[in-house]
Amino acid sequence: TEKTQLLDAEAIRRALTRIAHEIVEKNKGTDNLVLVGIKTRGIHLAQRLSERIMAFEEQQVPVGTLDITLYRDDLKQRTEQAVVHGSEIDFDITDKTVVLVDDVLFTGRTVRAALDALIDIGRPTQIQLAVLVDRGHRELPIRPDYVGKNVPTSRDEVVAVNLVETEQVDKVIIMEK
Ligand code: 3GP
Ligand code: 5GP
Ligand code: MG
Repeated sequence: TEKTQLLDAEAIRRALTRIAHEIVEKNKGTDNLVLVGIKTRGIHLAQRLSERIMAFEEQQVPVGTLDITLYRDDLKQRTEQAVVHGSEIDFDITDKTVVLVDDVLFTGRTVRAALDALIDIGRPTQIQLAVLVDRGHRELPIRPDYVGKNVPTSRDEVVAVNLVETEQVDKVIIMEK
């Protein structure tokens, strides 16, 4: 069931434009900057950020992808394992500043698995994290550097991120599980 709309298309566009500027500002340009999107929607958001940066900075920032899924091996205990299924990062991340991009940050377990995967394939100078929505409930000491919107949620709510690339519309809504 649909509850509240958190972001409409304009709000998503403005949040991504702001984050793109923040990334360039914090890193004093785009030298040695790369973006890595996490599975479906993080990949689309990373591509959008790269397009924004191209538009105002005229610099091509490469985008790589990581496929990480959570599986529960015990439904009763809710023990969730974040597993890396694959990656397409066809550039060297050693000595690069890597900005990880995901749609929603929740427990942090997906990001932890992503950090592991990145450190396996190279030695980045720095890894930063950008998310469209931070819904709280962290279970690990992980925090985002760039946030579209902080959304206090209860554990049994779900944040639905709809993007033009996957749902033909840009909006973020809170749903009851
Ligand atoms: P994504 O691939 O765009 O990130 O897990 C399948 C999809 O469902 C993912 O989309 C994920 O973000 C989304 N999703 C929505 N709510 C939840 C949730 O509470 N937990 C997990 N693991 N995924 C969720
Ligand atoms: P984690 O709990 O590891 O931080 O999040 C797991 C994955 O599920 C991440 O890719 C995150 O984007 C996604 N996720 C977690 N909670 C939600 C949610 O409420 N809505 C959406 N769309 N994705 C979520
Ligand atoms: Mg996600």
